[in-house]
Amino acid sequence: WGDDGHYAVCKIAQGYFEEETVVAVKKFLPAYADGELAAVCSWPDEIKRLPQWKWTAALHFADTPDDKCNYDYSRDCPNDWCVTGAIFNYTNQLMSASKDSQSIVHYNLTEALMFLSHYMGDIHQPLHEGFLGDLGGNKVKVNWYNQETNLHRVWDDMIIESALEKYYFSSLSVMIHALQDKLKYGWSNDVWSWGSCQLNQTACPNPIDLACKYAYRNATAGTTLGDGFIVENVGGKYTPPYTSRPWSSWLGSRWSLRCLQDSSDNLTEALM
Ligand code: DCM
Ligand code: DCM
Ligand code: DCM
Ligand code: ZN
Ligand code: ZN
Repeated sequence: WGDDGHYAVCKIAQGYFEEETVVAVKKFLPAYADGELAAVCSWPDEIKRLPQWKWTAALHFADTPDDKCNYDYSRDCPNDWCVTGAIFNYTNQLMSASKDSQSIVHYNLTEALMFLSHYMGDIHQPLHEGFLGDLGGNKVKVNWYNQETNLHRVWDDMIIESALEKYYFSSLSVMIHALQDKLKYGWSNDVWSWGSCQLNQTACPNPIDLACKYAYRNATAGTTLGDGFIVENVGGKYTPPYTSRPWSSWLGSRWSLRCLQDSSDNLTEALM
């Protein structure tokens, strides 16, 4: 993901932290984050091209051989050097901190936290388990509406950017709130399973086949993608079930009356 995707993933994840986790995360966050995990979640992208951090570049993805749609740890994560390997590594470092005070000396747990929260975002970008041959879609030239780009950037940035404009008043916080509502009302039965591993596993990053099923579908080189691609992959705008006051109770207010009289008004904007 680009900056917005990583910011949203971490902002939403933070809301699911248990009390103990909040305390531990605050302890390891750098001061400039001001207690917000989301503020540091793009850091691994900012540093990955610097000479001293080049070794981290391949930890952002786990591509599969061309036309293999299934992920296989021993094949796709040689020497544990890929996004799933990195998630195991940094989870272990952070878990050991709770058991053994020496690990605070051995590891840089601030870096571990910033890497783990970034890679947990990247592993959920379908093309971070794309094909090796096209570099996870980077070599697939497509048009996004009338703009030339590549399929990887469509998934990292463009879908989110266009969805923000189309559905969420260009506000990341509005989109984040819609996703939080979707988790609460639309996906409530699945959320628990997404947050748990099998007994005695500390982490269970197991990519599923979203690249072939969604990310590459209808997107060969030269295609123009846009509205249809957003609806197919994101499902369009999410509107939570009706929970607010009935309109009739707003009618007593002078402001809402004035808005309702002018039928050209966007009442959602007026309300906000
Ligand atoms: N990127 C960035 N900030 C930088 C350097 C790079 O946002 N200082 C961009 C380049 C990648 C994008 O981040 O295309 C997403 O990278 P990834 O998907 O590995 O997180
Ligand atoms: N990427 C990928 N698979 C590859 C190479 C790169 O998923 N084999 C990702 C990492 C970045 C984006 O593509 O998110 C752009 O790569 P880079 O920042 O290295 O240019
Ligand atoms: N935000 C951020 N980094 C980004 C995008 C947004 O830190 N790349 C933050 C700034 C606000 C919040 O997201 O705290 C919501 O901003 P807005 O209401 O302008 O979308
Ligand atoms: Zn990417
Ligand atoms: Zn990344």
